[in-house]
Amino acid sequence: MTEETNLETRIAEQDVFEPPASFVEQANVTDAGIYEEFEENWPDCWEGAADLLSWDEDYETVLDDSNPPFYEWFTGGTLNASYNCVDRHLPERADEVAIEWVGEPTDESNRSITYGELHREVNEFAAALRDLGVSEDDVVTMHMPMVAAHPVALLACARIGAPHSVVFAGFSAEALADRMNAADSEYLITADGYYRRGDPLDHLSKSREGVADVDHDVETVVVDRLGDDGHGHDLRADEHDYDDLMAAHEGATVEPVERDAEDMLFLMYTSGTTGKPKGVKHTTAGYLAWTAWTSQNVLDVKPEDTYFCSADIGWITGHSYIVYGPLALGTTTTMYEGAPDYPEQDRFWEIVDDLDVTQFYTAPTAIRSFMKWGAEYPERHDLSSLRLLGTVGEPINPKPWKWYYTHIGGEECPIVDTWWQTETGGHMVTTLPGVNDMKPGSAGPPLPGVDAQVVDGDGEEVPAGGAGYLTVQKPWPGMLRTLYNNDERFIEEYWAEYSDTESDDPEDWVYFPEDGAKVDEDGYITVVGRVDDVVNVSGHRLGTMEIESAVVSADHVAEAAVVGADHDVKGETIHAYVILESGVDDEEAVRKHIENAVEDKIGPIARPERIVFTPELPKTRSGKIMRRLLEEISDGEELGDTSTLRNPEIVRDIEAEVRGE
Ligand code: 6R9
Repeated sequence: MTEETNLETRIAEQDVFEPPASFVEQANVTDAGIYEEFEENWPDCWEGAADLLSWDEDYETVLDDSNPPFYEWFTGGTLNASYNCVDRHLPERADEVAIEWVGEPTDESNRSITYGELHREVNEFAAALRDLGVSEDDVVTMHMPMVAAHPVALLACARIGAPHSVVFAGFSAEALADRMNAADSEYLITADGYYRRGDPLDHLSKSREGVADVDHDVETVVVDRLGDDGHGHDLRADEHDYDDLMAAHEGATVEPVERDAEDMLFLMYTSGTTGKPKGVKHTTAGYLAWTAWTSQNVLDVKPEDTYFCSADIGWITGHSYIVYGPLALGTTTTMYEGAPDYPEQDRFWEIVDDLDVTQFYTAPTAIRSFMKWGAEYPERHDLSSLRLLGTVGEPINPKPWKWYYTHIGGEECPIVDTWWQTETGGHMVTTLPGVNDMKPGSAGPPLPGVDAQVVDGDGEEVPAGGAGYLTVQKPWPGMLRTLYNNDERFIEEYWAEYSDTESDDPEDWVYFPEDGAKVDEDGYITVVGRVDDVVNVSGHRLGTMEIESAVVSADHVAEAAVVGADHDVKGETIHAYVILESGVDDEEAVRKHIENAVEDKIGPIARPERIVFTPELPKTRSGKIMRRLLEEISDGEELGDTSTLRNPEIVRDIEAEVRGE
């Protein structure tokens, strides 16, 4: 056996990983006593998070829980988020890099924006927004690709107390119009276009189409990203060139507006299972304290780090962990404009190597792609600057976890598998990287001070080893405060399931994130997926994620999605959609591997009745597999909406394959 196979076998058989000693030595938190300490001092334990911020007026009360579930945190305090993310770092760090911006074209130079420069740009743009008519509390919408002006725009809004509402640039004109109408937003910031896999894509046409469907007047700011590669747009009277505005306000300064702790910092629309998108409302102090505290304690961020999160700012992960958390701590945050496989599949590793990135935070879907592309790509680069790895967005199976740990982390970096949601503002369930052992596939214990529990259908906590639904039994500072203009839906969506909604006792209120979960004897929580992903085969409740994990563990499987298909006798039966590793073509052999793996890990009950090989899976633009569509294909149903997919064309191909056309 070669040394390489020895290593792979050893890692494959290992279920528990201790935090690497070299990491623990320097970690921001290493004392396991933090769990007990926070429990005993709850909710005052969150004063430490508030202390990470600079306040204009000190807060009077840590938690006001007099009107559940409308909790308020750090009440009486005032502060400004832009001041906290920029100004206060100037004395020490004016010449240090705040944002490393990496464009997709490799012949273009990157921009290293220092805190001093960021301060200047945020002030100038804040002044420009005011001149356009933006007042405190006006909602400013952004439909922006990953240009450097994006974080500048967020912070400029925060500076003048105008909540932002970011709509992911990949979303359609209709999605943009819906969200602008819902928030009554009269201002839009967008760009002419952006580069994707080498092509200069037009973006402004789509934003304009959206604006045409908004039921009130809109002033638009357009960032010129493409220059000579642009699409020949001439700006109209209601459209303002970003660079012109900046030039017209050169050297302008704007006093940061003193905001109440509970004033809205931003809105973020997120999709529910049905109906209209939900406008999740986050506030200034609680959200900023939460993202700063978790960046420090979970991502181990220190001011001298170069941290890189590969998310898009258009999602909550980008808001919390590219912009607000890292900048509140005064570190260097990296943003990359383009595709991970452009010009080649080593782009992220090239960035890590060039910038000496210390933390890398990405999603399981990306990790599965890295795995499919092969270890040769990271092997081209020196990744020894990395100290910590993170994952978020979906459950991660042990196999990609171990690949990430071995081939990216070189067994020297802890991995934090962070469970959280748009609604939670920041991390909720994850190991503390310098404290807890890691168990691949399991996110870990709830954070100190977070009372997450796995309960059964009646809301009773399940015993160790049990499965049920994830709940959060106590409020936390980063939580959403409501759904914009819709308190009723807020209660209905998140609280009604497990709360006594008539009660004014906070003990009777339980937050329900709609995820299924298991808990083990050490209190580690494994999130198995949205409860709408549960399949019931002959009365056996199975999580599609569990079965997927088994399928993916089979040799030569790169990625898989499992759905429950309607079945006359069993109620539901399992269909697996599978991507093979490149270069593998013996489908029959892999089919056997998969059947054996599922039987071994879960039992014959979970064995897929049908295995469909496909080159791609339908994915949303944020990288989540759209299992609903696969289920519709399996059930021979009319296909629902595919407009939010990154690769809508694959759906018809899979459908043709399944229906034998
Ligand atoms: C941050 C983000 C939230 C949903 C959430 C859950 C899934 C996120 C996860 C995870 C298992 C993890 N999810 N992180 N599942 N393990 N580490 O992704 O927010 O886009 O609102 O999605 O994502 O199902 O409920 P959002």
